Amino acid sequence: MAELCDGRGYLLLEDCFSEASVLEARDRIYALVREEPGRTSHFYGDEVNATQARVWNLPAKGKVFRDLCADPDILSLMRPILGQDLMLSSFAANVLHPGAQAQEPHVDYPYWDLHARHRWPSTLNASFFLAVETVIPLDEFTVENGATAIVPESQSLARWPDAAEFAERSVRVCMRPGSLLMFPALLWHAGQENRSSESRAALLGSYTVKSVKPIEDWSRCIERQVAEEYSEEMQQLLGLHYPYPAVMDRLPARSSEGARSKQSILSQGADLEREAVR
Ligand SMILES: O=C(O)CCC(=O)C(=O)O
Repeated sequence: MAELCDGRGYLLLEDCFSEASVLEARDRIYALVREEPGRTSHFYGDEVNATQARVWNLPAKGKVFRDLCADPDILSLMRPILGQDLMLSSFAANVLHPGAQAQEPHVDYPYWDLHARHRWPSTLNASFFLAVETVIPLDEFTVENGATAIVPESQSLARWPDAAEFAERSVRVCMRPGSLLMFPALLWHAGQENRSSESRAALLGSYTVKSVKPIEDWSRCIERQVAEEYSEEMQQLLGLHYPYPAVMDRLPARSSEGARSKQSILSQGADLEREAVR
């Protein structure tokens, strides 16, 4: 945790995931890229970008993805930073085809409009982090094919990247498929140009503290009945039992939140509201 928050701001663990799960995830992502053309991406300007592809909502698109994003080792590294009740904000794939251009240097959601500094509290700082990111390469990341560029220690700046500083201080993260790169969302970074003749795919995870609105609206991405069949861990990551925002008028008329409550609303979840309406 110290390395991620106060040190160089990233962790690179090689050979974190089994070859079988990485191969399965890779096959599935390349099939989904063919099935789902033209998905929204970010930090490329407004251009329609045929050389770059996103696949969103991965927890709904295969058990292999649910297993990867709910990996116990990832979660145990995240929890001291984001708290026990952390949630998944997004789990998506980024595929750079040959010719894909570099992204604009950025920080990630929820800070990804930090370029408009006035939209954020003037006292915003890096004393704690609202989100932590993961990158799992499904292909080897090389300088040629667009390995992510990051600026070590920039997570402590809590500001939008300066392009000249980024060019001067950034390093490339070259890594084998199945590695894990992790960094706070405030670390300056950007996917780079793919100058090779092969595509480069990666799974991008974003995890947040429980009360931040996630990027992907899981309640609309995944049918509740389907999500209820997922593991307990996955249900928590999707915020299935997180009750807020709630229609407070519909909750039972009693003191149900607070340390002295027999069972806090958080532990009973959003189900309370539904029960009260019945
Ligand atoms: O794919 C990459 O190398 C990084 C992508 C990224 O930073 C993003 O899309 O926010």
